[in-house]
Amino acid sequence: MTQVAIVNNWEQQIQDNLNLHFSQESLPLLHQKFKREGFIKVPDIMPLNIRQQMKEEALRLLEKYSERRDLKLATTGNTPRKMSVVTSESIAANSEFINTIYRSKSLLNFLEKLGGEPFLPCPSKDEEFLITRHEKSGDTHGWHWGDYRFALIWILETPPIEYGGMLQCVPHTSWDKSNPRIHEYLCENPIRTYGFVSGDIYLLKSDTTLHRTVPLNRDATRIMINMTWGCLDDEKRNLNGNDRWWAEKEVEAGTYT
Ligand SMILES: O=C(O)CCC(=O)C(=O)O
Ligand SMILES: [Fe+2]
Repeated sequence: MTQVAIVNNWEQQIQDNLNLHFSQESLPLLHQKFKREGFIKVPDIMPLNIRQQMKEEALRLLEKYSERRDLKLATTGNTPRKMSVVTSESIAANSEFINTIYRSKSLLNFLEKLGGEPFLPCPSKDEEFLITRHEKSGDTHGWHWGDYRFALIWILETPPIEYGGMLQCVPHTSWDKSNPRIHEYLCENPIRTYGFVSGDIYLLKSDTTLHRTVPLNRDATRIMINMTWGCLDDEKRNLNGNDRWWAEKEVEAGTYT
């Protein structure tokens, strides 16, 4: 098959799979739930073979391009980042497959129904994608918000929830980088915890949902890929501050161990 034929084939598979798993009537309810929780689990959004191929692709990129991060980040109240990452630029430059799925019209059209507004390409090239691997006891993606509104997270591999690695969320909160007040938000609001199995996928309203992964309580492997999109409000945002820890080995707002 030519590259064009392969891409058309993926697109067709994605659309057929969405038609099979989601009725038009179910979409307003899913949108409501997403609005309420800032989170919705939707593993059926992708056919199994594309989820399997995504895992193989992430393993290939981790093998070639992963970098370890161990730091605390001032702009999120010194919460930890302890994991290996593949940066957005490495992913964009080295995976035709991931670029194609990210731009799938069928996927975007469906996500816009869940999100209730247009999904725009991520305004920063360094935040379009992220692959992380939690691997050691204590590994965690500590409490934070995203710079941009929507993150589709594919849980490609996860250990049993007894080991940690679940996602915790506090929806309807927002990020002031100079005074993040995370512990106050945690004291004032209910925290929801979501466990996963390998192959899960969720959509997160990342800019207004405070979230973290529960630290691993032993060495184990948890791998995810994050695809991020912006929204129409992005033009009003001010994203100053050198805290782009995923893109650079050392940033001004980070404390390193
Ligand atoms: O690993 C996860 O489930 C969360 C990832 C995340 O919060 C992020 O990539 O910003
Ligand atoms: Fe996040």
